[in-house]
Amino acid sequence: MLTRRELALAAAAAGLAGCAPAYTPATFPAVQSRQFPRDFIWGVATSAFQTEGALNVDGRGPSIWDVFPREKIADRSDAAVADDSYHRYREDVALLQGLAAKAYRFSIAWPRVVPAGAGAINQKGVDFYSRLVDAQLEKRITPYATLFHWDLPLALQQQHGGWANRDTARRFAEYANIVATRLGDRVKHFCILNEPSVHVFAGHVLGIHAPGLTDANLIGPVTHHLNLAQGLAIQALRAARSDLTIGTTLAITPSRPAHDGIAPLNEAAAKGFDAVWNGAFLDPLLKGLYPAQARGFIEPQLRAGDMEVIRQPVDFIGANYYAPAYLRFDLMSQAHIAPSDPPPNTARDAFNREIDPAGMWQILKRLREEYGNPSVLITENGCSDPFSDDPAIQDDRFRIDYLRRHLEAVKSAMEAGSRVAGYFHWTLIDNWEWAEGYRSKFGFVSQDRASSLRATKASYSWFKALAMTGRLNEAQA
Ligand code: IFM
Repeated sequence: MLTRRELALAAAAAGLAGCAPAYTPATFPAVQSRQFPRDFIWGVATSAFQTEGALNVDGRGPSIWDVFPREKIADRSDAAVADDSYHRYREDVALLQGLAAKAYRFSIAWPRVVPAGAGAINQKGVDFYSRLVDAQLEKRITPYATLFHWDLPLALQQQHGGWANRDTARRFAEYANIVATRLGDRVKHFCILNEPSVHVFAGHVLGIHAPGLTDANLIGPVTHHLNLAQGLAIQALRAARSDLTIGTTLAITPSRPAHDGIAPLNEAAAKGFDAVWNGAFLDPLLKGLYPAQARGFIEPQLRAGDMEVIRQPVDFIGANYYAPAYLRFDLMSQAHIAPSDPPPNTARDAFNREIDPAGMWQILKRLREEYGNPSVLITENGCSDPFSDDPAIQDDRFRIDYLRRHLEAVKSAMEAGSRVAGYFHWTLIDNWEWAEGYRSKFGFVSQDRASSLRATKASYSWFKALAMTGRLNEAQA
């Protein structure tokens, strides 16, 4: 996910404008019961590049993130060690067990399994994920594997143009087939993509994520090829096995008009942003078409039959929610869309994201009312610690408060009819947060970077009690 400013800059680069969504309510109905269903899935989410380290170990090929300049990372760090999870995965799984997690959403690094993105398979890479999966199953933790969490094999970018090339979609489906045939006997739950809109804008328009490109003309092809890749990968998984539960993970971001300025124009700006950020991924998958405002630049990529491939039945929608985006009309910018501020006095986390549980409720309402009420997993939600090494941060009451309030929003939406099957906290251990490096700390567990020793925070115990009972406690006085 991006900061509010980055989101709005991305929208501006997209060259969009449109007209008029309703203003989002800032509140949601109080929960009637604090008890979640017995079969609710309590889990934790991570990704390969942010945790594994071991970038040059056991035949892994480089990814686009391996060569992303350190100068663009806030603390000039890299992910060469990260959480050292490639070597310490058993400790990670023990932490999950200690947390009473029922499920673990991790990602598989495409370049660890197929180092060049296509062609030879790296058996040692497959073996690593096999061990990781077995370790989870031994502890009765259900693996949820994400196939693409932004770490594209570098060869595909350098030699073939990455996601701007339609062929990358076909290669992704081949990789999906490899994963299904090697791990599908034990991994039954798959998320195909992670937050493709972030990858499109941060990686191809703003240049603040790998592959570091700054070309708004890439929005159309990259968006469409990611959607196509997803459809082909779902087909490949289903062709390989009939017993899989398959979904995808989107950064569903409420797009809100700014409070100052000309209201109808701000609403148009918010709607334009929504079309490229949310609608360009939700609509083709769940409705079989691109949103009207996104068609002009995406549909030139469309070939006969593409939409049938993209509109695959899915077993769940993975929703990542962190914060809403605020947009305003800006006559001076090319797109007439500019970043704006949230309402005055809105609280923020250390990542500078607004803390707004009503946004969680809003996206669930939208999925319920506009997209046929699919089964939903909250595949990410969480907040960052203050940028400090103060040991007092272990007593992370603000995270407990954040989680409680967001889970109230989830429960409230469920009481209104949303089909939410589970919640995955981002994340287990403080890790390498992309352009923020190691400064942002989203974990239930801290790690001493010199020794890689892990220490649980107060939120770890709080979540454990929740996962064991399913009961969301009241705020402490
Ligand atoms: O760390 C990221 C993750 O990779 C994708 N979703 C948002 C998280 C926190 O910013």
